Amino acid sequence: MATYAIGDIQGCFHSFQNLLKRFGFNAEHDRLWLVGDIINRGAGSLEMLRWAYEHQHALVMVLGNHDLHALAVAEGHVPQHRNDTLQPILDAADADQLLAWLRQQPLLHREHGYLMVHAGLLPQWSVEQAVELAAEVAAVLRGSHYRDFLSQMYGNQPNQWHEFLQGIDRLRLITNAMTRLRVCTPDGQMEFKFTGELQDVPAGYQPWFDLPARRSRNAVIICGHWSALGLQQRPDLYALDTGCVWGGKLTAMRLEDRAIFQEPCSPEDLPRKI
Ligand SMILES: [Mn+2]
Repeated sequence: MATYAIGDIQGCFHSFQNLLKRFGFNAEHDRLWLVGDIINRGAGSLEMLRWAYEHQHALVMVLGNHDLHALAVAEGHVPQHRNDTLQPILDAADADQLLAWLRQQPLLHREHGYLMVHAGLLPQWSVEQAVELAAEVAAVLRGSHYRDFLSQMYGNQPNQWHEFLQGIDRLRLITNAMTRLRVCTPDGQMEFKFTGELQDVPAGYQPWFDLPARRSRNAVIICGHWSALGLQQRPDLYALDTGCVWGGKLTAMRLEDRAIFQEPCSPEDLPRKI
């Protein structure tokens, strides 16, 4: 039995299947941790979501911004973006079942000495506090008012954590940090436009994981979301988004020995031109 954490799949279902073969995945004995953004932009979003649903006993996942976007689109709160590949999910006979399952997934998972989150954590948050804050959002997504949350989820404000935040502002802030964060100021003001490489981080900002005052430094964090960052392997951070859907690779790390497995993007996964 082994546990494999896998970076952003984004509907790259063939690459995902090839990666599973590469490390000999056995759904009866092994476990998968998916860092979120399992769907959208790649050609196999429906196939990927269905596979995750059917193998839910063998995996844990945390929600990424694209997964949440699918939920908001399905509820009619926002239109699809030009490059979205969500329509086959929306049109599927089992769409309600698949999306209801997706909505039950957490924003953070902590087990075996690892903490998995899609994007990042703000410097003011200890691990314990981050676990509690993620649970606040998960409770709303699983509750009867999830549509209210999804309809007000979008927006970049507030962009900084305060203990006194309440209601939708608090939920949006937590969600934005955990599913969209790449860089912020030393006091945790988030910036969402920047998607580039490390050497191009805008003046006054730093990668969230490099802030010296970050209170979660004692954790070993597994994340994705920042494809231009590339694979990062350091004792406190394993960043696994290696841009498969952009023609890069899909990356897995075996948690027991931190061995890395990579699969080049399968051409079949690239979005079909309309
Ligand atoms: Mn993402």
